Amino acid sequence: MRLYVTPASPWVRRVRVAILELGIQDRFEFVQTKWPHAWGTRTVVPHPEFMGDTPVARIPALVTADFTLTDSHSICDYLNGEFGNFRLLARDGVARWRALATISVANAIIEAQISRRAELLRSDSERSSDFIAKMRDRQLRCFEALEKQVQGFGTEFDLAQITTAVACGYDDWRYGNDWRGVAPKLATWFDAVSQRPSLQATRPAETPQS
Ligand SMILES: N[C@@H](CCC(=O)N[C@@H](CS)C(=O)NCC(=O)O)C(=O)O
Repeated sequence: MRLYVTPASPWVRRVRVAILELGIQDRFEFVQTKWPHAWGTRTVVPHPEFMGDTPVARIPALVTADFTLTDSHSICDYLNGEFGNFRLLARDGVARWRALATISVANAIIEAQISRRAELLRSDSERSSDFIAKMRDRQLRCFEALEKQVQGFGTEFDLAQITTAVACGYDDWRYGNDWRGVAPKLATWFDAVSQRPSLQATRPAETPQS
């Protein structure tokens, strides 16, 4: 299977962490993509094969022998069901809905982080400080919500914890720690799980631009 990646993307990171936690990394060819900063406002053509594989032209994208999955949610769902025996996310029942409640808040943080990043890449005259403030407020509100959930996290490093850890890691990397002030228990939890080999191996780094 071919997985399009970059270490700067939190959406890619949640998939790569899931793969490492399941121990199935040997099944994948990881294709590093290159993105000029113009990606925030324009359609760029980072890789002809990539554009042929996905009409969405976003990463992650997973190409299997039978189909192509073009977002992290469906890829994680596929990995969990097909290779994980539902270890990362319960197949049904209250455990599934509780996990999805956490995942949806952590995903909202990642969406806000990436929207804010795209806005920051616009020129000074185009950039909206109101929009950036709105995204930052959402990030902090959602971190406050996760602060209330962290005590209920179980012993399994599941998709809810993976997605939460990825959101924390991206905020540290791009936006410099301000979530830690509103979510101190979450910060303690994140510092502990950060030692996991799957998170160490996928630390954020800049995407090659060309
Ligand atoms: N909801 C999608 C979001 C994917 C996404 O936005 N990926 C970003 C990288 S972090 C991307 O490829 N952006 C390029 C673009 O929007 O043109 C997912 O879960 O995979």
